[in-house]
Amino acid sequence: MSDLCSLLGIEYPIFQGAMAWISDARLAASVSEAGGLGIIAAGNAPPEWVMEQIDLVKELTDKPFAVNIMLLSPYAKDIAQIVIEKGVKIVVTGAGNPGKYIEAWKSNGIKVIPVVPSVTFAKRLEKLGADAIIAEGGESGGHIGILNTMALIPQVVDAVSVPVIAAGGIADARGTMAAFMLGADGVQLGTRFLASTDCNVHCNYKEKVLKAVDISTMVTGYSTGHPVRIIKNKFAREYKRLEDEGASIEELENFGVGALRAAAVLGDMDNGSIMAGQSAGLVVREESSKDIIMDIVNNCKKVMQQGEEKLKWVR
Ligand code: TUI
Repeated sequence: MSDLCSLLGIEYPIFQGAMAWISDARLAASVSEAGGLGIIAAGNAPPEWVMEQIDLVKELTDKPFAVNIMLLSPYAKDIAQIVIEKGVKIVVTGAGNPGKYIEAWKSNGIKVIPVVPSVTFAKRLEKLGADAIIAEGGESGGHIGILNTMALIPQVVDAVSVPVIAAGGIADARGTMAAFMLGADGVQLGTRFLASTDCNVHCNYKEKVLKAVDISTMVTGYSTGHPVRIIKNKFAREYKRLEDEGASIEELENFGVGALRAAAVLGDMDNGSIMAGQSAGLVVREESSKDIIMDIVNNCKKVMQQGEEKLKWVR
């Protein structure tokens, strides 16, 4: 067992990335049952929904799972308390600074794993008591930072002593092994799990991801300070046009309200925000979470051998 696996009590160092409106108890439980770490995305959901999902995931699996708290959510503070009351053992955070909650979580025995987009942030959170760090590159879907995975991971690995989980652009054993070569202790995949048969996202959304090619995504929202990677569609083009015309942050936020739900729940592929990572082009079939995890686990050694064969020039 790797350090990360023994820290969390999981079999494989593979996390299912939190996806707001998408990763619910069913997806999280399927990943945890398969030996990875399933993560419920609280997103912008109200506390009642999060409580329900925590109860449900416990019914579906005895294995460890996590709750991701999206810190831009109006309910972040309530959910920070709910995870304590519900005895959640692992908390992941995204889209902000979880510093003010860490002491309370730690004193309740919760393992805290923030998602960070930079070295500065990783160091600050390690000092505040983070048990591990997820370093997320800009290849990821949804809300992203500036750096890409290839440059971000080794710099974060050099800067902190806690385990580092790499996220962004990883969809298979090749990406996983590349992340390990960069010094990571684990990987987090969102987009590939979106196409899992265990994922409740609307079938139109899944179909979009399965049909996506390398250049199917784009980033909107740089001007708001919250860049978001989404699949190109009418919504993405209109958002970009508004941005180029100098729309205010408020106008852009109003335009985006409800768009992720429209895509994920209603399947509206024109007016919805279809968040997905650059690895969408690598996701070509719908399969169970177990098959996704075992595909990665079973192919890591083969990828390692292929890498070694390319090292003939090393004396
Ligand atoms: O959080 C994510 N990805 C997300 S959250 C999300 S839901 C959403 N919907 C609409 C608008 C915005 C979000 C969809 N995708 N990834 C983790 C992540 N965290 N990426 C970047 C960051 C981050 C950015 C800045 C973390 C900390 C941070 O620091 C801010 C500060 O306080 O200094």
